[in-house]
Amino acid sequence: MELIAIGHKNPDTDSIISPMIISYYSDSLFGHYAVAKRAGELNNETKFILKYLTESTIKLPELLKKVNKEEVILVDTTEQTQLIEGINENNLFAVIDHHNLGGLKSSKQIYARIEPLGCTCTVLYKILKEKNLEITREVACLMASAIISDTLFLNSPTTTDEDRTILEELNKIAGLNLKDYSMKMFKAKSSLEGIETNEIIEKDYKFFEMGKSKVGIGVWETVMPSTVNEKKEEILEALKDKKQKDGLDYLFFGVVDILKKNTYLYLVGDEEINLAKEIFKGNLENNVMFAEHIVSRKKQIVPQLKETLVL
Ligand SMILES: [Mn+2]
Repeated sequence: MELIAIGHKNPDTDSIISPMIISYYSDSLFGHYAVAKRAGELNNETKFILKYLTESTIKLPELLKKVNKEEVILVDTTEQTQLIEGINENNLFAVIDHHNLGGLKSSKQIYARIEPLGCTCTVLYKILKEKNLEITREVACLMASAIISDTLFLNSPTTTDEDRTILEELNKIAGLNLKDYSMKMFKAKSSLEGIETNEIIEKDYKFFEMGKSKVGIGVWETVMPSTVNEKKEEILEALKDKKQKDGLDYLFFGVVDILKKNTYLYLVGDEEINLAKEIFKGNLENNVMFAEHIVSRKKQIVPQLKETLVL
């Protein structure tokens, strides 16, 4: 049996690091070796992390566009719309996640572990502890990085007490200066170097089916929102194109200010404006709404949109 571990498309740090950790411990966890794969290109934050932890002995995930005969350990999502082609009820082997349960089915018995925590790596840490597996410094650094990334260094409302405790536990092994390191991560994530306008929208983009509506939501988490907001006209143009090209009913794009904990929500048409006025009630200026205290797509945008769109 060929086993792979993979996360969602437009992978964030958690969707890259979780498959790496699973691969590293796969024999102990599943009795089979699992190869780590990735469902897209690395973002600048993940690149920084992997470069920073140079003496890495843990293999980088290879790009995979389609699953053929492999069995799949799926992490960080259970939404069919966020998977690469070929993952289906017949090849699902295990799921480890921290999102809502999406629409996936399985024809066989599977291992499934989904917890309402801030990061897949927090769930993975608990699994490794339960199995008494040794956590090396390298593993600790990687998992700590994923938790910092997903929880915006414990600042996102998705953060739980377990995330806090486990990040602290991990850092006893990792020995990072967390404040300094997380700022470096966020600066890397904010960098627009080598990033085209359409990538700003699509680097961290998720597609959902909400009732009868096709909804796309991209976010750009940054410590320098002005560098993105000054490209406003270009971005709105690109959003208009994407909405039409992908046949979306709604397309949202949020520039998330990690430090001030606000979101600039780009609203491309009247449909988005009306919905955003109803839900987020922020100040609107030329198609951009300032949404105070909103930083999490998972907790503060997706459920609220679903509530309105799924009747
Ligand atoms: Mn995650």
